Amino acid sequence: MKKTAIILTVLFMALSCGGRKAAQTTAPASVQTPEFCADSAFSFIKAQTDFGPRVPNTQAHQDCGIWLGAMLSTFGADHVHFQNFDAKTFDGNTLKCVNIIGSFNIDQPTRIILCSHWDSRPWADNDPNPANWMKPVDAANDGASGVGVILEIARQMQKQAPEIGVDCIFLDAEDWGPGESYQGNDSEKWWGLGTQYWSRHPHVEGYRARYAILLDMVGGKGATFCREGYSVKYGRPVVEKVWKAAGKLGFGSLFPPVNGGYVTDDHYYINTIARIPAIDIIPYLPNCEESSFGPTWHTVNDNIENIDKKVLEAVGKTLIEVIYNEKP
Ligand code: AHN
Ligand code: ZN
Repeated sequence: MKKTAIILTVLFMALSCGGRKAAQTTAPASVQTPEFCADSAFSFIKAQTDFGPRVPNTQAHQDCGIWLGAMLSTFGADHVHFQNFDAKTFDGNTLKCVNIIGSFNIDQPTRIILCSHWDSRPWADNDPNPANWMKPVDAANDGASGVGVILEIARQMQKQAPEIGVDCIFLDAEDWGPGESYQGNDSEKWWGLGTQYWSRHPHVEGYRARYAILLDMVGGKGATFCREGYSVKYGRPVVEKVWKAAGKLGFGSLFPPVNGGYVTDDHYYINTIARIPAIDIIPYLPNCEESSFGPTWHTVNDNIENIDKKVLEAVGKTLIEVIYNEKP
């Protein structure tokens, strides 16, 4: 995307969401929190899908990566780090990858991580129609949604900084994992390749954070976010904090206080390799026939049409509540 387009996107946000502050109807001890504009988050998702599927080793992937770094700079990151690396895949490819890290309040030693993968799956191999199995996924939900929510939080942080430091990390090569036909017994290690790299080679030597929150598929219609297994195992206090904040804001039906399944997602490697407590906000729909992640998961229908702004809003406002109540 060209610089003019970036500026237009930002201008549009400023106009469509005004400068309103959230109504202060909460307990008096609560801090003043900035707004979260779901229209803005949505436009950041659309900007990503407009590049086309962000499959590693494609032009769309390369262009979108540059755009994401530029957006973090535009929203006032103190530093933007492009962490380039090569990733080997289960099917013998070498991917030119980049994790993109925007650091806010860089001088603040107490830090948290907001992260999401930004790559698109190369194959819609869960599509009901086999003719689509070799097609790439637009990945509006499975990729772009978490990034869009984080970019909107970054935009708000520029207007009003939180007390703690925040690292926004866009992780590459999450979704090149093996499909159902894979014969090996090591399938887990082929997912989250960008996270595995970052966890072994953090962007700053000796890097620590209080915790990490991973967003994965946070814009799907009908989503409910149950407490994911590894999140509870490694980051129970963080899970409790986030679900409590959601309940307080009236989003208890999207964040029910019930356990979901265990998902080998990016947060798994942040917990087990980097040893930073990491939780995953990821849908769990036990009654969804196509997938417990939702009906569009790894299908060609994971596109902008199926993004629900109400879901983005619930996740974004919950995160704002958590971040602005975090003390150094
Ligand atoms: C597994 O299915 C093993 N992990 C899912 C992680 C994932 C894929 N998140 C988004 N796409
Ligand atoms: Zn996926």
